[in-house]
Amino acid sequence: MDEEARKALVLRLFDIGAVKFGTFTLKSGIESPVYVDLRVLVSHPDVLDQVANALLSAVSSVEYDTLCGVPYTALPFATLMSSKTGKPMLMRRKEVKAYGTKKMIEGVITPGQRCLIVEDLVTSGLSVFETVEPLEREQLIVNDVVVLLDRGQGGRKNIETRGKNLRSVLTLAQVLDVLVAAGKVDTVTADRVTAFIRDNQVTVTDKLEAQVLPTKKAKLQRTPFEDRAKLCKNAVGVALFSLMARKKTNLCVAADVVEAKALLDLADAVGPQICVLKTHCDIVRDWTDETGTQLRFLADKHDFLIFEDRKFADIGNTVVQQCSGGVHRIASWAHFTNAHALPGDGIVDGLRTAAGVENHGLLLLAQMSSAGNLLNKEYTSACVEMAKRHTDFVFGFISQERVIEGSEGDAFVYMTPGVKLSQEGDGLGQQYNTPTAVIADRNSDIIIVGRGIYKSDNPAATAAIYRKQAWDALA
Ligand code: 5BU
Repeated sequence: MDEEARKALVLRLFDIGAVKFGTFTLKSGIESPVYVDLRVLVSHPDVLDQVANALLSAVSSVEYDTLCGVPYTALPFATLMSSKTGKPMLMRRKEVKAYGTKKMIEGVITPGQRCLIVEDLVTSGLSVFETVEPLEREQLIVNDVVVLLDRGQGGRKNIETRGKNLRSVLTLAQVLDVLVAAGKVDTVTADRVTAFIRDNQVTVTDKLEAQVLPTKKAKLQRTPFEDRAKLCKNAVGVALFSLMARKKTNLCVAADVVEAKALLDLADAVGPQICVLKTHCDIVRDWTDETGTQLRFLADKHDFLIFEDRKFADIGNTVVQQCSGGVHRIASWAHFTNAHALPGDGIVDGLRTAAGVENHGLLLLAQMSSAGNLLNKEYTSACVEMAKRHTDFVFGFISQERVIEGSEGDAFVYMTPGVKLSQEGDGLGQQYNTPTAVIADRNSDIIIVGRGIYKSDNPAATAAIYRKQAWDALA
C-alpha cells in the first residue's frame, strides 16, 4: 500500500471512531490513553473495502490456499479478501457446538493446504494462536498472519518466536504520525500514547498461554491400551486392547466392497495396518462359508480382529438366529458384532446365547455419525447403563466420542465411524471428522475409515497414512 492510501485509511479510521484518544479502562484494569475498536468497521462498507485491499496488498507476496479470520472482528475482513481473491475461507468457531458434530473449524478442510490468518488488531498475539491451534490440529499449514493494526506492544515478537510471519498494514506509531501531521491529535497526546506502548509491553508467559489456549491447559492423560486390557472383562475386548498395544495401530477399515474376492484382497492389502476389519457381510453378493473362513485366515495372518457391523435391532429370540444362522453364520467367523440398545437387555442376552462370551464380544451403538440421527443424549446414557450391566460380553461402543469418562470408561473401547482426511459429506447424510479430531479432541480410541481408504488409488498406502495420523493423535 502506498503512503497516500495509508494516510487516507488512517484518517477514515479516525473519522469513524475506530481509533480514539482519551482515558480508557481496559479489560485488564489498566488505563490506556488510546482505544482501538475495529468492530465499528462493519457499519462503514467503504472502510471495510479499503481494509480488505490493504490486507491483500500486505500479503501480495505470500503464498496461501485458504484464509481464516480470527473471530469476530476479522471475519468480515477475511470474507471480503476471500471474495476478492476467489480463495476459499475457513471459519473458526468461538464456542464449540454443544450438540452434533462439535466442530471447531467450519468449511471444507483440506489437510496440507496453507492457511493465512487474518486478524484485526494484535496486542499480545495470543488470540492469533487460539485460531492457529485448531487449524494446525486439522493438518493445515499456518505460516503467515496478516493484521490491520499492530499496537506495537510485543505481539509481533510473540508471534514470530512461535514460528509465524506477521505482516501488518499499520502500526499504532504510524497511526499517530499521520494523525499528528494532519492536526487531528496533539503532540502531548501522541507522547502519552508512545509512553504507554513502551511501558506496556506484553510478554507471553507459559501461564498466560495456558490460560488462553485450551489444549495447553490439560493435556489428556490416556491410560495405555495394555493397562486397559487388564480392566476389560470380555475376552475379545482384552484381545483387542492387547493387539492395539502390540501392533501400534488404532485403525479399523470398513471394507464395504460387494464381492468376496474384493473383500479378501482388501483385507490382505490393509491387514498389516489395522487392528480391526469391519465388514457388512450382507452387501457381499457372492458370500459363502468359505468367505468367512478366508477372512479368519487373513485375520490370523495379519493379526487383526473381524467386526461384523450387523447392527442387530430385534428381540432376543430373533437375534439368536440372525447371529448364528442364516446364510452368513456371523458367529462362526466374526470376533465381535454390534447391536442397537433399542429393544432392551434381551438383545444382549440373545446375542450372548448365540455367540458365547469365550470367543465373542459385542459393541453397543451409543451414537451415530449420520445427520439427523435420533440417538440423543438420553439414549446414549441408557446405552452406557446397558453396557455396564453386561461387561462379560459388551466391551465397548460405536460412538462419536468417548462416552464414559475416568477409569470406569477405560474398561470399554470406543470406535468412531465417519472419518476422512477431507471433511466433505457424501450427499447421503454421512458426516466426517479427521482422524486427529476423533482421537485427540473427542478422546475416542479407534477410527473407522471406509471410502477414504478402499476408494483410494492405493488402499494399503492410504491405510498407512490414516494409521499414522490416528496413532500420533494419541500422544
Ligand atoms: P465411510 O465410507 O468411511 O463413510 O464408511 C463408514 C462405515 O461405518 C460404513 O460401513 C457405515 O455403515 C459405518 N457406520 C457409519 O458410517 N456411521 C455410523 O454411525 C455407524 C456405522 Br454405527
